[in-house]
Amino acid sequence: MSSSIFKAHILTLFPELFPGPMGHSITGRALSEGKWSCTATDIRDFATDKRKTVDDTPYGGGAGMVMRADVVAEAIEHAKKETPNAPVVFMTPTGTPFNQGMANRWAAGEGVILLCGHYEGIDQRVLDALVDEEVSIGDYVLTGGEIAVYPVLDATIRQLPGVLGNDETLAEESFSPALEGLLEYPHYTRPEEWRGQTVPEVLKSGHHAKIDAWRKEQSIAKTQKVRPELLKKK
Ligand code: 6GU
Repeated sequence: MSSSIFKAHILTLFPELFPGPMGHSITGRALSEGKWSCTATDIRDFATDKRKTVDDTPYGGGAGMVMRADVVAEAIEHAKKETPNAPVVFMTPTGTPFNQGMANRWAAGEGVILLCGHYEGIDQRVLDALVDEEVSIGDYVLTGGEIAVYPVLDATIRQLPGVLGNDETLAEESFSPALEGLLEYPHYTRPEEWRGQTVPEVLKSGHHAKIDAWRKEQSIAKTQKVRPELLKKK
C-alpha cells in the first residue's frame, strides 16, 4: 500500500516527544508535504480507573512495575483500526537488533505501530497476543522505548518514495545493495589541502574505473577495521 500516505503511530506515555527530531530536516519536510503522518497516542488514555493507572506490581514479586495487558491492548487495538496491516512493533532491549532490512520492509507497507514500554516491562500476554515484532536498537538499556523510536522511524521514513531529494539520495551508502553490505568509503571536498592533508590523487584523476576500485578497497578496509563481522557474513 505504498500508494497512500505512510502512517507512523506511536503508543507511548509521552506523546509530546513526537514527531520530535523527525519534525525537522528531511523527515520534517516530508511530513509537511504529506508523504507520511505521525500520530502519537497516550497509552494512559486507555486506563479505565479514576487515577488513570497503566501499571501494577509484578506477579512473583521483584522490583519495578509492569504495564497492564488490558490497558496496552486497548491502545494497540485503537491504532490497528487506522492501519490494520501495519506491523505492531514493541521497542525493547530484548528485541531483534534493528537493521536496514527492517526499515526497507516497513517503508514498503502502509505504516508501522511502535509500542514504547516503560517501568520494568509489559505483561507478556499482550505481547504474545498483539505484537508482531520486537526490536532493539543496540546492546544497552534505555529508560524507555521513545528515544529508540527516533532512529527506527528516521531510517524507515527516509526510504519512502520521494522523501530524499536528488542531492540526498545516495545510491552508494552504507548497507545499500550497491555497496554489498560494506561500510561507505571516505568523502572529500574543497579545499584541496587542509592543515597539511591533501585529497587522495586518484579522486582528482577523472579515471572512473580507478576511482570505483579505490572506493571499494577503502570500503573493505574500513569494514575490516570497525565491523569485521560484516565481512564474515559474505
Ligand atoms: Cl528499543 N528500548 C529500550 N528501553 N532500551 C533499549 C532499546 C529499546 N534498544 C536498546 N535499548
